[in-house]
Amino acid sequence: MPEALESLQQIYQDYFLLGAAVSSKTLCTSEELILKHFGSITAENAMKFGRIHPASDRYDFREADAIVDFARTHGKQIRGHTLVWHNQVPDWVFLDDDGCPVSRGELLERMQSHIYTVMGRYRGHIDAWDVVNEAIEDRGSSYLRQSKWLQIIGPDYVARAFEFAHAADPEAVLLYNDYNETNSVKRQKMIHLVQELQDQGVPIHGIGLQAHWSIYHPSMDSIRAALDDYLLLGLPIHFTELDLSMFRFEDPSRDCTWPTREMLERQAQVYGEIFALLRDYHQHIASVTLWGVADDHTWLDDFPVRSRKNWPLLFDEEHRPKASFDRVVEFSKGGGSDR
Ligand code: HAH
Repeated sequence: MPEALESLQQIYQDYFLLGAAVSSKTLCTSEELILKHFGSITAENAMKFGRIHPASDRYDFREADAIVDFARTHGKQIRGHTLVWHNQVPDWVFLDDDGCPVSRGELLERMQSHIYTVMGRYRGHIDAWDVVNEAIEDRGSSYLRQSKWLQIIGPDYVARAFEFAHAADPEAVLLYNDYNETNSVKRQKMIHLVQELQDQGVPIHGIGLQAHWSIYHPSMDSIRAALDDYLLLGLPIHFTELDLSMFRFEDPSRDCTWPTREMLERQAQVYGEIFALLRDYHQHIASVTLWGVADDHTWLDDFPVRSRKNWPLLFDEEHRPKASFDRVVEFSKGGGSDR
């Protein structure tokens, strides 16, 4: 690592908090990068329902605790991800001892007890929580995603989750978090949901836009248009899971085993444009979190195409800054031609 490399979070300190998603493994394998470049960390998986509460009578806080301890030791902020989601939630949550669906009342109690226990454990240490993740249906005109939470509790499960979260930690910033956020149909539904919550007086303090984008999509114009819409809600925006896949989401190809020069160049260009746009909107943006630290480990290595490698982040597999990194920090060099 060249000594002269500047810290990403320091370069952006006047704009927004910059963070990365981590695991207990990457805290060890990517420690130097995390310490130097990021001001906050988010547990990529360790706080998800299935990981932290695998059985009704058993919580497993080991990995989450390790992440929180690391952040406290090193003075990093911590972001919580996530309390209520349709994915990575065990079946037991929705079933009684006979294997039949629980009642609405029982599921609300389980939701409340989960939120109180997890948020309570980290109260005062976790600044912002993704309370509900991905509740909106992507396709067509249907509004809320068909999930066990919706089927058993009904549409007010979203509001109830925020109320429980607010009671569990009144200081925590509570977010609704979702992806496909620039899609014009999805974003109207997301805005509608947040507006409904606001109208009902539900405690919601920000909107989390995941920003799982690619080097092809979305366009800067559509990101701008989406941001302008979300801003009408009057809430701070958090970019919670930013990364730039080298492949279109629907591209099934598997034959690419190394990123080409063209891919890397295009990614650098797009990362540069995105961060320029984020700087433009910085007064409304509270935080930007990358969904990983470096290309040696990313959730896109296996998704949506199994065993296909991807290179969506700012540091390469050897933890060297990519051209993408250079383009994101270039503005701070006054003219940008001295690298
Ligand atoms: C996110 N879903 C989740 O919020 C996060 O917890 C997980 O680690 C990775 C991605 C995004 C998503 C998507 O971009 C496309 C289809 C399904 C889910």
